[in-house]
Amino acid sequence: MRKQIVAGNWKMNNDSQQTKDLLTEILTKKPQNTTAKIVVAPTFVNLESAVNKTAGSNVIVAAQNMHQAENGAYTGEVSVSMLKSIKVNTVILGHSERRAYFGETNSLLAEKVNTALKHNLTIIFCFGEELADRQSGNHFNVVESQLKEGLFHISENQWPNVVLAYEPVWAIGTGETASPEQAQEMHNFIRTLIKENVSADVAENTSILYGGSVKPDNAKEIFSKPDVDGGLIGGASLKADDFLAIVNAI
Ligand code: G2H
Repeated sequence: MRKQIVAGNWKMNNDSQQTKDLLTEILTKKPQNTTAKIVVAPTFVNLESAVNKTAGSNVIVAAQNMHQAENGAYTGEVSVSMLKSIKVNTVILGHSERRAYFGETNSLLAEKVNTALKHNLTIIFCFGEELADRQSGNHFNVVESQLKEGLFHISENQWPNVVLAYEPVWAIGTGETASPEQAQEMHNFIRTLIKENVSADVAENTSILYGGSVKPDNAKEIFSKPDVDGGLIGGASLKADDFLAIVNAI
């Protein structure tokens, strides 16, 4: 049985106090009756306090990014060993905002993937097509390239540390959500790609999350699709009640 996961990507939101307050609320209200893994991704400066705050709970803290180099003269960057030293063992890689605003290419992401997996981090690998790709019917090709160029080079025994997050760019922060059928169609395509390029076993066991304007009122229907194993949540993860409602929708 593959894991069901709901991950909150807080992006560049929440200062130190807001991070603690939101976590306090999440931990106090607690999701009901869920077996889903719960992940939150605060910004770098608040990771350590989030790790301390969530110690002993079932909430996992993830970073939103990391540098591909082990260390060195890369002003302003954060390395994998820095994350590990504060007990952050999960990292989001390849979010569309990193790709669009910070020039992260498939080949750069392949390097980040290698560094993260070498150090045994779990990666949440994001990818997804833009609106023009969807409108021209090129969305399957785009997703296939993102996966083949950024991820499929890893060895089969590294896949247990990989979670996929399909996030169509046209649905991110726009209020526009892929329909449950569109999500299922793409998730099924991705699982088939993994089967053809890696193995049937890995395809069956890899969690594929959907991201893009998931809200309490659409989560249940999206999560009910057989190849959707949870969500990567942006805007709606910034309010504890909304986030927990989405967790409870699994
Ligand atoms: C996609 C998602 C979280 P939102 O970026 O990764 O954000 O739910 O606000 O569309």
